[in-house]
Amino acid sequence: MSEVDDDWWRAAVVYQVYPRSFADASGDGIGDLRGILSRLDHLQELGVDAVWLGPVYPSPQADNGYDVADYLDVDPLFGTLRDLDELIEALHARGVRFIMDVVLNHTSDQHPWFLASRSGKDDPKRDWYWWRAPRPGHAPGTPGAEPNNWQAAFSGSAWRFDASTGEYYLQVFSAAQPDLNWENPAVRSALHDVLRFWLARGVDGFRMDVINFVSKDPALPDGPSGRGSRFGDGAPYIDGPRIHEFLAELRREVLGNRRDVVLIGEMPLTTIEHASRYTDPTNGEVDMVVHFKHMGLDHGPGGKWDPRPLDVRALKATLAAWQSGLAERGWNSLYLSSHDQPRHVSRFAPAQQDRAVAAKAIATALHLQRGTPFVYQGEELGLTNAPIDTPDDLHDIESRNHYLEEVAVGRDAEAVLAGMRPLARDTSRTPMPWDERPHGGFTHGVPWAPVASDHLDANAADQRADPDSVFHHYRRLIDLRHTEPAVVHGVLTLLLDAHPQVYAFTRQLGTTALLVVANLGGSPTTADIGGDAWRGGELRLLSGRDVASLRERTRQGLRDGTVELDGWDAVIVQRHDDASGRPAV
Ligand code: TEU
Repeated sequence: MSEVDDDWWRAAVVYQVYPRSFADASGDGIGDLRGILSRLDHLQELGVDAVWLGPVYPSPQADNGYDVADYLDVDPLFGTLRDLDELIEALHARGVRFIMDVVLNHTSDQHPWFLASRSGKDDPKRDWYWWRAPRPGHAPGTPGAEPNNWQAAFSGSAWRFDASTGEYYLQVFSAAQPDLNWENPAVRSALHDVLRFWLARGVDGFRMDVINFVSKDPALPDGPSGRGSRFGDGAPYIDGPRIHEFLAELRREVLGNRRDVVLIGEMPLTTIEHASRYTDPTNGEVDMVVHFKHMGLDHGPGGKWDPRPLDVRALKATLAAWQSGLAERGWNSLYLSSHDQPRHVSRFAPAQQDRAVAAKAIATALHLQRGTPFVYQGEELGLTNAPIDTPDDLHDIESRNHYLEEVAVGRDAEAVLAGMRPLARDTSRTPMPWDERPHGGFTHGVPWAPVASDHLDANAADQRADPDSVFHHYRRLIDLRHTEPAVVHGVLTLLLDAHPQVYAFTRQLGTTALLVVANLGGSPTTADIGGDAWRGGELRLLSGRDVASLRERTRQGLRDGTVELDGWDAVIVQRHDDASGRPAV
């Protein structure tokens, strides 16, 4: 075993808990730490290796905690620091690691650092954030007076005018989230202290929010005009000039030579070239990158609010490029869902009756790739998008700002909502359905958002009791990763790249080979895997509407390399080659 093989996170599956919506013990309708503590059996049975907990810091909750007002405490909304200590301990007692979400690109506008910075131009913390004078020749605070043309992620300019000192501050997300100035060594050192504080409390890793945005060219040049100046490709704050230096410094300062703590870099809009540098172990930056290239494939010319159907060929091409780009050096994360994305079953399989089989096929295609899979709470139940019926169902800052901005310029409210339904973040943030009790057993009070009615039918208790459920399919996929090193380390070769709905590839590690064939469409199709190389292969895991028939079809089909697949069928076949590399079965 090399040092690389020893990294626990390479063979791990990470479960994402979105604190507000996981489980509410207090009855105030909002999820909390004691709620999570009451649901650890679910996680243990699923078999996940680590939990990534979304932000629980004291926060005005402008962006559900991604606006941190104190890095060293817990918001009373979620509990206490003691509750968090207890959660870390309880997870460890079950052999599950704990990953803390850290938001180091920006703070809340209520963080004491920002309050000091804002208080006057001479304040010692003035330079902890990005303050700039209005453009010469423009009246301060009027359109066009912003220091550059950057647009914020959550609508409007990325600059907010502060009348008390007559300057603008940079806020790449929202006005409630001013960007920290990492050029200032005191800022970096204060953030290193934050990470040390959590390490001392026993955390096993950090998920670092938008960490590839922290290096900005101090000249703050305009972005490309038009769409490029919006939050998107080409924005000058992405993978900025000193980003690799800052990340290497962070690891050195905080972890030294420790290899047991995982650093996960959430990096919107980063490229394969940068990601391979970020995750090359010899560079000592982060261990894995959460990229977004596959999450933009169904954005239309007008961006995420102008969605178009997802093309399976484009998905395969994008993920395959990341697989091969990070094959020699670097490491991928694997995900299709998160609190920032819609439920992927709705994204791939609009027909409601396909929910469970679609969830299984998609999970098979994702989990058998090389990288660390992430399971977003409820994904293991195959949950679909929560409905957005009225503007009252929009709770997210991104959604609300967009809706209000569009309606303010006279667009038809229903048309705006229709454009938002497929991809709004609200679709995946609703409370977990645990059982058949009111509100799915999420709370004994009134939940902050309703539990969708069809989520109740997919509740966790029923699925844990049903060996054919989506839950148990995820459990088997996770178990396969834990028991079969080829799933973790095998070389991935994409097959059938031009097929419009079959996702197929092989994994090879030494004399073990795996074949994965998943029909990511609701209609029957044929997968021509070429020749009889898989004849007699062992059928490891199958899912579909009729598994007995699929087993028979696959056995037959492997003789000549043509597998007949019903809609959403998926198969994993294993082969043991002899030392010369020839099939031995
Ligand atoms: O998200 C980063 C991010 O840029 C996107 O995922 C974002 O949600 C998307 O572009 C919106 O269309 C991280 C967090 O995961 C997200 O919840 C926060 O809102 C964001 O950073 C700011 O902290």
